[in-house]
Amino acid sequence: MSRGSEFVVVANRLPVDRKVGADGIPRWRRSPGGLVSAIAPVMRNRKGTWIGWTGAPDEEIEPFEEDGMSLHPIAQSAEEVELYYEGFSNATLWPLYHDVVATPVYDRAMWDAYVRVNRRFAEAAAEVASDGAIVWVQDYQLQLVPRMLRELRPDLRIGFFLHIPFPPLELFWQLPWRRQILEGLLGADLVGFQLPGAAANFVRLCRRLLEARYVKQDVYWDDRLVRARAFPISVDVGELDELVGSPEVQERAQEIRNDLGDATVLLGVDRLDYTKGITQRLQAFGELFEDGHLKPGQAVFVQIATPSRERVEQYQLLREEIEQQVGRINGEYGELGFPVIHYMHSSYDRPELTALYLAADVMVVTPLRDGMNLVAKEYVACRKDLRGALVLSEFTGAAAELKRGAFQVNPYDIDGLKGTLLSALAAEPAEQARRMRVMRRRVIENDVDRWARTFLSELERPERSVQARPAPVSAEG
Ligand code: ADQ
Repeated sequence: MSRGSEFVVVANRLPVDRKVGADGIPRWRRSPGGLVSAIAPVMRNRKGTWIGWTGAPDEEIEPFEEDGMSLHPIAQSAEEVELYYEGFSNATLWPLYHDVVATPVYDRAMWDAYVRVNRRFAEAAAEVASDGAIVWVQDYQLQLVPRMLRELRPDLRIGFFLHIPFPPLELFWQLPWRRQILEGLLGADLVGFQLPGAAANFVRLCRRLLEARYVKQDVYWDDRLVRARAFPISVDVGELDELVGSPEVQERAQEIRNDLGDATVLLGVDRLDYTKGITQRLQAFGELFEDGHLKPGQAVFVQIATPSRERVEQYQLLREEIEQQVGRINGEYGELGFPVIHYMHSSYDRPELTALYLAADVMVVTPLRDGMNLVAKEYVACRKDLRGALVLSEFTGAAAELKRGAFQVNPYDIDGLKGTLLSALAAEPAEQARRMRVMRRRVIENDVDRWARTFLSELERPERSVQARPAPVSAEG
């Protein structure tokens, strides 16, 4: 492979999934989602290469072209998937970065695998990037890549974006490898977060743990300037707009409504993850029947949960817990022909998901902690009709932008959640429209394309010379 790419994306997963066609032959298809659609045009314009894993263990695949993008697969053994991906990424970093809502596992073999796999990604990026290329590293699975890559290729301009929250010092301090992770991130020129608070957490840690000098959100490290900034991610408004306009999707939305009778429809759409607050929202909903605020047939909850990280124990336990909870609530409050919860443990394609958003009167998004939450923004982007209400947890990144239009909740407060569900259910069309209008303005203005452009232009912005910089503040405090 030649050093040919001016633009390189490094992410745990490649932007394609393997699907078996009607002829039985497996083919690559572009993965759904905003990140891929925002970055794909940049990839095409700049001769880009995307480095990532195919999702299957023990698979050596040569680089290939797909959908106008050069793809460079990184192999992972089954043991590495277990230790690096399911282990350090999803059993250590994921809970630690989400307010320790589950207990993080600190295991040295997992850490060793994390270092090993990060090095493999960094080496691949060093190999394919042209002189002075832009490299954009994505997310918590690859936090060591910026530094490893800088050591191999100091000529590169390296950006990093964290899709999940970045924890406060008091929690991050638990991590036995806290110094290595911070130094890993400081290999980048620009470290992007969803929210300004996360960028502030990062700078504070650099000061306290590494005694790095800083000015506002600029950290001075290793004779370089590292900028920490917030770039709230968003959705592909154009794609959703097109789906909403399609007669098939409109028809399907109507069909879903007809199937659910006259009931008011509440909807939850999440990866099945303990950070998403699914059990809290179902409990609150169930209690509304217990208290007599709702009657079967009057309101129904549709909960879609995408299977996720199914080999990680905490995810298996959560699945059992939710299934029991749904069974109990339906058993107690449902009536013949009127279950109160419809629970689907499966993934849906974009048209079906859009039809569900259009059919829902109240969208219920109650994470205990979430970097952004695109489901909330997708719902808003789809409701051109200005109907529907969004119940949104204060602990999502999206709340920072949507708080004026959403019905905000603290998902730990079950009584508060019940009250908010009732307010959202009672909102008149005029109030729905007023709230939806404010939220739509924000989502349309700041879509995922703008997110990618803003990040990249900040990354490419030339640094001021060292002399022109204000004197950095020293580390105490
Ligand atoms: P996630 O934790 O996966 O993302 P989210 O932002 O809600 O959470 O994105 C989920 C995506 O998957 C959405 O686009 C949604 O439509 C889709 N999805 C969910 N359930 C589905 C189903 N059953 N079928 C099909 N599609 C489904 C992480 C962070 C977030 C951050 C994003 C992007 O945890 O905080 O917003 O990355 O940065």
